[in-house]
Amino acid sequence: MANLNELAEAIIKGKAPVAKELTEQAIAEGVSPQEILNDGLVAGMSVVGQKFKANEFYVPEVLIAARAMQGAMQTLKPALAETGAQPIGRVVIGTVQGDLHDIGKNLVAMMLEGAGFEIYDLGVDVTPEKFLEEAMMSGATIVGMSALLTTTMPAMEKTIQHIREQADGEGIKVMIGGAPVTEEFANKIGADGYAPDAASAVDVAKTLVAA
Ligand code: B1M
Repeated sequence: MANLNELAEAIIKGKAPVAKELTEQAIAEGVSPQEILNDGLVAGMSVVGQKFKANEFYVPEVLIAARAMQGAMQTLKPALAETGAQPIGRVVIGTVQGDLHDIGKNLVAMMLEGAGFEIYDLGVDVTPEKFLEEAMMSGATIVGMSALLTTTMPAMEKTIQHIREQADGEGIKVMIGGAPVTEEFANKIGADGYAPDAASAVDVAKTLVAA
């Protein structure tokens, strides 16, 4: 009998093959894909997020857990699609123009995916035009930007201006983060949300889709 607590535990411990196997087993036993997602994968990743916030987990543990979650997610996706289940939100995410740092951005993307968001990851060095184009094409309501260099922080403001000028009224919310970014800076450039770390990014994104 599939045990979703064991699945959540496998995610927390980053045991990718076990997580995949337990997901396959649960599907075969007819457990609803939504239940597998919520009580297995999302439950596991939310513990990972809490441990990360509490400094009990560091970046490597989170990355390993997120990879286990992503592997299980690949197995679950076809079954989930058949149920017509909607993601809790769509997020276009990337590192801003001129900036090649992606470790933090990847962590944020993985945590958001683990929380039930659909992610469109544009990678690094993303232009304002590309952020907007992808948001419009995917129907995303959140654009997430990461910057690690003080010299690339202005690209965040440029992107927000571009989105507001070209897609005012489309309901696109912008959230930002990255080591040099502060809440004060986010407010100054008109971002809708700021998160200091990947776990808080999930809370902020949930608030933005509910607003
Ligand atoms: Co670079 N680098 N780097 N670097 N690098 C820093 C950022 C730097 C602080 C190092 C230093 O001088 N002490 C410095 C920036 C100084 C500044 O601007 N004030 C710096 C520099 C100068 C440079 C180069 C210019 C070096 C050179 O070539 N002369 C160059 C720039 C290249 C470019 O981008 N155009 C460069 C290159 C690189 C590498 C390629 C070698 C590599 C990047 C590899 C990669 O990302 N694939 C690298 C690395 C690894 C770093 C350090 C060591 C680590 C960054 C990191 O991954 N942190 C960094 C120094 C440091 O921080 N100790 C440094 C871990 C990561 C999990 O944290 O990204 O902050 P972070 O993400 C966090 C939060 O910020 C938040 O959540 C994450 C998880 O909790 N968060 C968000 C991030 N994005 C978010 C988005 C959100 C919400 C939250 O909403 C959407």
